[in-house]
Amino acid sequence: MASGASDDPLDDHAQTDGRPDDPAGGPPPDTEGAQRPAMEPGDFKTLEQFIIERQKHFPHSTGAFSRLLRDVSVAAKIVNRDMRTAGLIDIYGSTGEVNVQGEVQQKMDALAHREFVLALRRGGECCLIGSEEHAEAIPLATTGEDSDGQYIVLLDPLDGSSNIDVNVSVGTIFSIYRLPEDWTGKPTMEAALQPGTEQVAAGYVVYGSSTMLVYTTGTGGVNGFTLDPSIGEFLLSHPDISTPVEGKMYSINQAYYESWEEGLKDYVRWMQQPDAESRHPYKTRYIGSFVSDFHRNLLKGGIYMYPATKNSPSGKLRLMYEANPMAFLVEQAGGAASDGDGRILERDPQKLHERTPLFIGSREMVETAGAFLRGERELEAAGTGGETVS
Ligand code: AHM
Ligand code: MG
Repeated sequence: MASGASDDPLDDHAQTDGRPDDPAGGPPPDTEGAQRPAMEPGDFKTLEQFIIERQKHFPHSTGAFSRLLRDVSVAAKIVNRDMRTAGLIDIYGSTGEVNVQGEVQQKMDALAHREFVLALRRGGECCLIGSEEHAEAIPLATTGEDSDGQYIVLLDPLDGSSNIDVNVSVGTIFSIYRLPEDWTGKPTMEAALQPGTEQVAAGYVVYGSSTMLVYTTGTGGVNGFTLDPSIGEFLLSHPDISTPVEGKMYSINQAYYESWEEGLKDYVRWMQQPDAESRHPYKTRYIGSFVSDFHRNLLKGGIYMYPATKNSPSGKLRLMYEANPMAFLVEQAGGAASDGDGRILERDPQKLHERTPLFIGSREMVETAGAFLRGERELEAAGTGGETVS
C-alpha cells in the first residue's frame, strides 16, 4: 500500500491520499483552486455581519446599500426554498408564456422574478428593476408614491431555467447601479443604460448541491457565502476569491461549431490538441447553465464562451444582467471578460435586453481566445511554440 493510504474501508480519502497522481500517467488531478479550509462549528461570519463590517469602512454611509444587499439575499433564500421543493409542488414546467426573449417561460422563472420584485419593493432602496422576465423596466413605488430608493437593480432571476426539471444547478445574476446624481423625475430605463464599469455591485446566486451567494462591490474583493439551511443564513465560506490566471477547462456549446468564425474554431481545436508536457488537451465542461459553468470556472480556472452564431448573430447572453455583472465580478477576482473585440465592461449599452458575444474567465485564456479571434495567432501544434499545423 502506498504510504499515507488508509486500510479503513470507510475512509473515503484512502484512494486519493495514498495513490500516485494518476495511474494512467496523465496530468495531475484537477484540484487547483478547489481546496478550502473546512469551517469549524461556530467559526463563521454571516452575510449580514460581513456587510455591516464593510459598511463601517464608509463613515458617511447611510446603510441603504447594505439594506439593498440584504433584500437581494432574502429573495434568494425564498427562491432557494421554493426550488428545494420543486418536485413536490406544482412549479416544474412552463407557464405556457413566451418571455420578451422569445423563450418559453418556466414557472420557476416567473416565480423567481416575482420574489425579487417583491423583496426589492418591500426593502425600499431600489427605484428601478430591469429583469429578463419583463419587457420594460419596472419603476418601484413603496407606499403608493415613487420610491426614493437610489439604486437600480438589473437581474436574470433564474438563469439556466430549462435545467430545473432535470435537477441541474441554476442561478440568479444581479447587477446594481446608482441612479445618476443628476437624474430628475421618475427613473426610466435610460437611467440604467450605464456601462458595466459604473456598477456599484454585482453577483450571483447558484442553487446547486449547496446554495451560494457570491458578490463584489468593486473593492474588497469577491466573497462567497454558503447558505446554511438549518439556520437560514448565508455564511462566509469563500473569502476573497481569486480565479486562476490560466485554467484547464473550456465551456462552449460545440454543437454550433459550423457557424463559428474561423479564429474561434482554431482556438478550440488548439485546446483539443494533445501534448503530454502541457495542459493540452483542455477539458470541456458545459452545463448549459451560465451561472453554474461560470461558478466552476471561477473557482477552478477556465473560460466560458458564448460567441455569435448563425441563430444568435449577436450572441445569446444579455449584456446588462448576464455579461456585465459577471464581467465586473470576474475582473475583481483577477480574470477577464471580452466580447471578442474589447472589454465587456466598456460596452455602451443601448437597451435593456441587448445581447453580446461573451468570452469570460481566466485572464490568460481570455487573452489567448482574443488573439485567435483577431487572427494574431494561428493554429499551432500544442507545445511546439509556434509551428503551424496544416
Ligand atoms: P436563459 O437566461 O434564458 O436561461 O439563457 C441563458 C442560458 C445560459 O444559462 C446557458 O449557458 C445558455 O443559455 C445555453 O444556451 P445553449 O443551449 O444555446 O447552449
Ligand atoms: Mg440567463
